[in-house]
Amino acid sequence: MPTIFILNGPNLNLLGVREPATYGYDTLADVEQRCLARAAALDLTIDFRQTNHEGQLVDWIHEAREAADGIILNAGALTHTSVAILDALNAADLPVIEVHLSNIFRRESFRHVSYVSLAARGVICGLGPQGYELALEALASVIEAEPGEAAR
Ligand code: CA2
Repeated sequence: MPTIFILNGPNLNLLGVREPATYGYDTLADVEQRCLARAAALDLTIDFRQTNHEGQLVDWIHEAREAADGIILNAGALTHTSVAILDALNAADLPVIEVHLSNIFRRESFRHVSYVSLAARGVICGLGPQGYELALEALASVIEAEPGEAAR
């Protein structure tokens, strides 16, 4: 079965604990459960992770190059700042779907810029945890449409 890395960046461990008006009441563990259920239905294996550290995200993206067939990435605030993550995504040469829980375009102007988008096949934002499930569906389609060396 194809493997999808679902990587989450800084502060997303606080999901469901703080700021429910912006990010909702689901915890990151709830989001993972939804992803596990959707992945099973799509015949995908997922590896769901969160870190508060930019270098850890870079290392995981490098790992994905060998171990995954696609990446779903919510890089949190690093989305708007990290050239290192963009470089890692370009080097990984895998299909990437960028996800944000909130609609970043309804928020502060600094959130309207995404370095991740420069390496992403698609972007889903503003749909809360459902965005992760939709990203899994999108990657399942990409992998099916581009077989061979695992959609690369
Ligand atoms: O909407 C998203 O998913 C974001 O990636 C979340 C980031 C934010 O910096 C991006 O602009 C958009 C922030 C994650 C912080 O998550 C929290 C969750 C609950 C309480 C506090 C922070």
